[in-house]
Amino acid sequence: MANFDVFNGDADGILSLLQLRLASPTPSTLVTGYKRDINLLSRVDAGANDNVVVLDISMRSNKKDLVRILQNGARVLYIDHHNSGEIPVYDNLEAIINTSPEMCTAMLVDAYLDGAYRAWAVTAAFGDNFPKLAWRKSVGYDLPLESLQRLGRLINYNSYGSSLSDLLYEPSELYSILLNYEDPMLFLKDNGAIIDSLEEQYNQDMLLAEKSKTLDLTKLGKILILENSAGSRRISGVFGNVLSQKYPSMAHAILTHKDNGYMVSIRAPISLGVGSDELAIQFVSGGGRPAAAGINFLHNDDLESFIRAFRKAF
Ligand SMILES: [Mn+2]
Repeated sequence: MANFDVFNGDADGILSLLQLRLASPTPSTLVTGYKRDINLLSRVDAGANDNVVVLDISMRSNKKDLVRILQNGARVLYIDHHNSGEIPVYDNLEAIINTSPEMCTAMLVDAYLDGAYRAWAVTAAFGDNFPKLAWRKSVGYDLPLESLQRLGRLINYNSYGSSLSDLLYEPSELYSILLNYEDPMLFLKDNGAIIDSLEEQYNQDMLLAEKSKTLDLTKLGKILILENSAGSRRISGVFGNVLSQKYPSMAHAILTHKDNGYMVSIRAPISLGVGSDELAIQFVSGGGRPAAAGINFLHNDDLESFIRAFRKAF
């Protein structure tokens, strides 16, 4: 019998698995990557008697491999909040999918575990850009919210890039360190250097973000462009989160230059909460959830049609 833990490399993915494995420690093969590396089930060869846990990656993007694994007889627990498309029906699949705009995977895991590791779930909600959800779930828990918000933001930031080499810490490595801590504050106490190094790089990358150029601006939306650099690739998504919190009635798209095209981060206006995934999936490598989505590669030739689609979506 083999166990596979398949999870997004961002704060929501890491802290979802962390809660599950603190509750039931199980040796497993970790399958994860940088944030946009989401076709993770293609790397899983599981069959009868195997268990697969899948967290915070789109079922829509992994459908073919999910069906293959289910048909091979593995038991799959799938918890996620991204646009899933139709959910296949198999006796060996337990799917907890909730795409409501104010929900993250770690909070679904929190409910699954009856709130056993609430501080970690709250940290993840902050990291996934759901501060209101984080505050709401903190009521009555006496949590150090400022520290958890910073921790969530930086674990999340660590996952962004176009390859693992853009990242300061490999998500699986970060997860393995975190797994020693039921209490985020104890993690912070022992690993201040990790978080400080992330914060230093975050601050440097944010300076790049502030030099972004505006490509398109309406009353309801703004499209920005970042130069082609590792720092831009790391900061684009988090920069989108910062802008969406700062201008809650505006939609944002952050384009980062790549060869012959762009990587795109989309954030719906917080006041609206929806539209990002519907816009992203109009493009081949797009995917996401209502509040936040992305396109891994937008070809130069598709830039005009993206701008039109963005204006129409918001
Ligand atoms: Mn998430």
